[in-house]
Amino acid sequence: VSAGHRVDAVFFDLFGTLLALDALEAACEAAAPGRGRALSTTWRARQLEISWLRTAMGAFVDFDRVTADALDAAMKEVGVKMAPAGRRQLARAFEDLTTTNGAPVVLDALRAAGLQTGVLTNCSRVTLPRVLARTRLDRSLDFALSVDAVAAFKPHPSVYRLATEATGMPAGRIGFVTANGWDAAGAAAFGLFVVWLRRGPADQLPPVGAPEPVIASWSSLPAVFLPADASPQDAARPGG
Ligand code: LAC
Repeated sequence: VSAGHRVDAVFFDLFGTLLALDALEAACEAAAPGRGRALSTTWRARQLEISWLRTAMGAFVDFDRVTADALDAAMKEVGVKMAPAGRRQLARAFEDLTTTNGAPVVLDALRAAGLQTGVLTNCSRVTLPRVLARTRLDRSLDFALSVDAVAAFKPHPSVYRLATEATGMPAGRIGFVTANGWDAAGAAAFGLFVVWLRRGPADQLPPVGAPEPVIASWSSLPAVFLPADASPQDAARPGG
């Protein structure tokens, strides 16, 4: 489609990547004053652990259920009690997250250059369209892929295969962008061209033998996927 580009399509992770997780702490703080940070951090950690356990066990339920179960576990662990209505409302905080600064601009730049864009996420097929409509990310995405289609969570290879199946492209022609190091490892092991939005120098990749991803930020992302040699002028150059 776009000779000269590093890839022909780019998929993005949702929670923590296209959507910022910062608001979780504020929602937890409002529900449990003084415990917001501990509760939100523990909640996210348990959410991921439960998703990995259920995938390893072959006992899939959707991410909304995983998220609610993880909140219950985190509340017990941190020692927070809440009325059922408050707990149900807090459990939906993931649905109310806002778009990460710079993300829509990058999506639109990639599409303007002729690349296809998509989201590939643990998010359930019920919640995903609601979130994309509310944040208007749906206007900048060609594909919205939920793991519900394969009843397994990331980093199971069947999840990343959804991107090759949806596009009909080989893994090496598909980019994948995530801020989650374990997701970067899973996608790279599958063979996608992975860009890791590392949060800081202390952020480490899990040592699981996956190929090294490219490290970038939102502002440097377009240059990774649309290198200068893809400009019309350079593309005309022999061997360019
Ligand atoms: C997702 C998880 C990784 O959005 O947060 O797929």
